[in-house]
Parts: sequence; C-alpha cells; structure tokens
Amino acid sequence: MKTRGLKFLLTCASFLVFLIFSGTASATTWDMPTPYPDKTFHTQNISQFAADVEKATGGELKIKIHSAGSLFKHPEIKNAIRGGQVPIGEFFLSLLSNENAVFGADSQPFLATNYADAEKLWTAQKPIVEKLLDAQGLMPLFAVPWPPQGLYTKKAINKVEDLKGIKFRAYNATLEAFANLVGAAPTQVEVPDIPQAFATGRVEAMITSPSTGANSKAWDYISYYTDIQAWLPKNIVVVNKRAFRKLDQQTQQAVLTAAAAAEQRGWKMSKKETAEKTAILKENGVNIVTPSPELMEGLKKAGAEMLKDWEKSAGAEGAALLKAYQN
Ligand code: PCA
Repeated sequence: MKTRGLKFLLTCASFLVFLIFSGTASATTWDMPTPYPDKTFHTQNISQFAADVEKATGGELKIKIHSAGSLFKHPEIKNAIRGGQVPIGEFFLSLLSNENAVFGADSQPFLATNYADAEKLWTAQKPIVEKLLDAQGLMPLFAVPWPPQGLYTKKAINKVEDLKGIKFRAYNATLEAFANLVGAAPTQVEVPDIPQAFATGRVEAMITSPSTGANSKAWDYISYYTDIQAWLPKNIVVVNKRAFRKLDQQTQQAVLTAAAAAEQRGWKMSKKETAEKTAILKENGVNIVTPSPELMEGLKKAGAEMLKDWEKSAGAEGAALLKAYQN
C-alpha cells in the first residue's frame, strides 16, 4: 500500500515537471517598459496590443508591460532596447532629437497642428526614422500621436509677454527651447512627477495634451487651459531586431499584424481623447480659453524661428522630409 502511494506521488510529480517544462520550453515573455502611467490611452493601447499578440500566438509570446517608468526611466528606454536588456519598449519619439533632428519633426511648434497634418508628417518622417533606427539594430512597430498640445497656466495668458519668467514644465529639448524663446524658465519633468512638481512650486505652467492635463488633475494647480493646438508629438513602439528574429515566422507575423492594428486604433483613441479630456478639464473648473490672435501671432513667430534652426540641423534628410510633407 505504501509503495503504491509513493509510486502514484512520483508519477504526479513527474507529470507536473513535464507540464512546467513543456509549457515554458517554447513560450517567451517580453518585458516592455513605457514611461507613461496605466490610465494613459497609449498604455491602454499597448496593453491591447500585448493581449492581441498573446491571443494570436496561443500564448507563445506574452508581452508584460511595465508602466510609469517602473522598469527603466524614460531617457534610458531606447538604449535598453538597443542593448537587449529588454526586447521591446515605448518612448516619446522626439526625445531622440539630440541624435538626429528628424526624430523631433513632430515636436516643432505649429508645423503640424491637426490629425490630418500629423498623419502626413508621419508618412514623410517614417522612412527616415526607420532607416535611422535600423542602423541601431532597432525596428519601429507603430507610432501614435498625443492630442494637440495646449497651454496650462495659473493666470490668463493674452500675449507671449505674459509668459515671462514663469517656471515651466518641459518634456523634451524642443519644448525647453520654445519655453526659453518666449521668456519662460523651463525644467524637465516626467509625466508621473507632474503633480508633485506643481505642488512643490518647482513648476507653475506647462504645455501638454488634454490627456496628460486631465490625468494629472491639472485643476488642482492651474486655472486656465489655452487651446493653442501647437503640435501633435508621437510615442513610438520599437523592437530589438535580434529579439524579433529569434521568433518563429508565425509569431513575427502575429506581432506585425497586432502592431498595424495598434497604430490604427491608437490614432482613433487619440482623436477621441481630445474632446473627452478637454470636457473633463472643464467639468473640474478649468477655464477653457480660445487663444487671442495676439498670443497666437507671438507663439507662431517663435515657432517659425525654431523651424529655421531645425532645418539647419536636420540637413538633407530634414529638407527631404519637409518637401515630402508639404507636397
Ligand atoms: N503628454 C506627454 C507627452 C505629450 C503629452 O501630451 C507629456 O506631457 O510628457
């Protein structure tokens, strides 16, 4: 009786071991860092992307999302993918403008200020971005814009001069340069740190989307949202090419198919966000302001100056991009 019980137990144990090994032998898990919090529509979109991949591959490829900069800090994500510490990740495309100005085209003030133009700009920018990333062993999977960027302030802003000396939250070098140009005092702050930066007085104004403003409860520290629709910057999802090639053909195809769907869905989500999140700002007592012609004229003047500098630093590739965009 005793030996029979033992035998049964051993059979169970070896069956369990078999199950564990057969389950993990071919299944792969990819860690995917993003700088943005869970409730961001971009993060919801990449979660759906991960679910689509898992479903299409019958669980052979799982993508585990690490949100709000919890695995890698925002400025480190691109190099973590490049170095193979993670196979895939999401970041703000124009953060790479220090490598090549072409990466920053979508953050140029007043170059593309609505979804139709943003789409045209991405079509012109994409082949160059693909080529530049390919040279680093990276492959872009999809890119999705944030809603048009607006101005959040404590006081009403009627002209550019009203921004003088204001402590300003920035998220990339281009916004920092823009803030400096209009006389504000910029500081870099990542999205998860926005409420803290306002609460401690480190910053007192920002330019960002209705999404990020509403998600960070802007009404707690500002009273005016001026709808300047200045640009539509993008997030990009990038994969390490070596990691991608390790997948079998079918799994690779599943990733590409889910990525194409994510890009389409993401643009739709972004458009929907614009009105929805502006309404939430309003419901919570923020004054939604149409910018004065004088303010717009001043901001656009600064934007035009920046575009000239951008053209100089973007060289032949930048010129080709602008030509393709303006055609
Ligand atoms: N939200 C992100 C990027 C642009 C946006 O709308 C941010 O504020 O950092």
